[in-house]
Amino acid sequence: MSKAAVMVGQNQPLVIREDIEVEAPHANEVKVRMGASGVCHSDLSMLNGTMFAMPPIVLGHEGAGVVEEIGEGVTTVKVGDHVVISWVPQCGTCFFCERDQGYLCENAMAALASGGLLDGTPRMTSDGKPLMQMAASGTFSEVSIVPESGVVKFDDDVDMRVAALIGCGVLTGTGAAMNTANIRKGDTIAVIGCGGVGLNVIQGARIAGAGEIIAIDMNETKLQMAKEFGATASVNAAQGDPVAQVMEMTAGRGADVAFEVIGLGSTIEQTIGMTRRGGQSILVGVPKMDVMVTLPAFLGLVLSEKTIKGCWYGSSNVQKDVPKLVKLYKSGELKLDELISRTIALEEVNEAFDAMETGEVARSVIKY
Ligand code: PAD
Ligand code: ZN
Repeated sequence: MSKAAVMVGQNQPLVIREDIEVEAPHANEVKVRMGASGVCHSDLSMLNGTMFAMPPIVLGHEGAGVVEEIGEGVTTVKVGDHVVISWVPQCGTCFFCERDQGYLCENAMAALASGGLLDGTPRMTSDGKPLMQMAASGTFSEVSIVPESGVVKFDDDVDMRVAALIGCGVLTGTGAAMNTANIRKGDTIAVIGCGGVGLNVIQGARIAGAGEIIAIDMNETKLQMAKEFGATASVNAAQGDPVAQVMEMTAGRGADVAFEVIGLGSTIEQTIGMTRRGGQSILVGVPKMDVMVTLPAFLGLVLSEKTIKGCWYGSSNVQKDVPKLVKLYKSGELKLDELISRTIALEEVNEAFDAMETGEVARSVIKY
């Protein structure tokens, strides 16, 4: 039996259960003993109903651990390997994977919607009943079963907490800048929302060769952190219209590329509003299902020729991007230790949600 933090109902604190039975991995699945798990805003979004959840469910999708057992047919990892969990298991054979868009993998989407693994069923039970797993992962658990395509091996000398963060916030944020957007040398970038994901957009933009990087948040601590991650200017959105402020900083033109990393209709509109004519608006934050955005079709789109692009998992090819990010971390170009504001026990996960809502932390990371 093992321990996990379980969502039992919308907006209810996660419950620590110690009676979790974890099945042996089925074919093409692996059992991972979790080393660490970050607490991402998307976990909170499942809990508060922004994203659809089917409790009882083990939340957590930003994790890393050690392979403890492999199912039949597993060839890419072996027992003892250190692995990052990919919450988009990229099957490699579906329509999207064949077109090098594995982050949109059809089978991963079906798993996400079902709350199970690739066959739609979960591998954990508690109190004799099945427990669903967020995004075919469920990293708020000492042990989890995930698809083989949902793990990526990393070097043993990298801290589990750092590797866990790569699994979501880092892949998504740096990927938004390095994969989804097309940043040219010297481009002016604006980033609205400088949390765990937004800070990675900032450092991804810096590595991609951006010139000015304008960080926008309502929290001064976050704006301070943003500077450490590469922002060259900041705008406190609580002190006046951020669009007007960015316009003023860019000769009335707007940013070449603007990113939304919160998930609110109002900040999505601000992001598009502060994008220059011919520029790119990249939408990363996950809004509530019923959020609608309206745009002036002629002035806002046709005449201004803006590109508005969604971003899922940083448009990442996890098998290529995880090793790339580890290399950038080892060379000192990517700051990952600095993202860990707090190291906590699984039992403190609800406090981590509180800290996220008050904006105190870049990331709280559970260490098992
Ligand atoms: P976070 O809570 O750590 O950061 C959000 C930041 O936004 C905080 O610093 C807030 O202070 C700031 N903020 C809130 N409201 C405003 C506002 N009105 N104006 C300016 N700043 C504001 O979250 P996170 O970084 O973990 O996640 C950010 C979003 O990204 C969230 O919606 C999450 O669900 C989403 C996400 N998307 C993907 C993807 O694949 N698209 C992956 C991972 C996370
Ligand atoms: Zn996440």
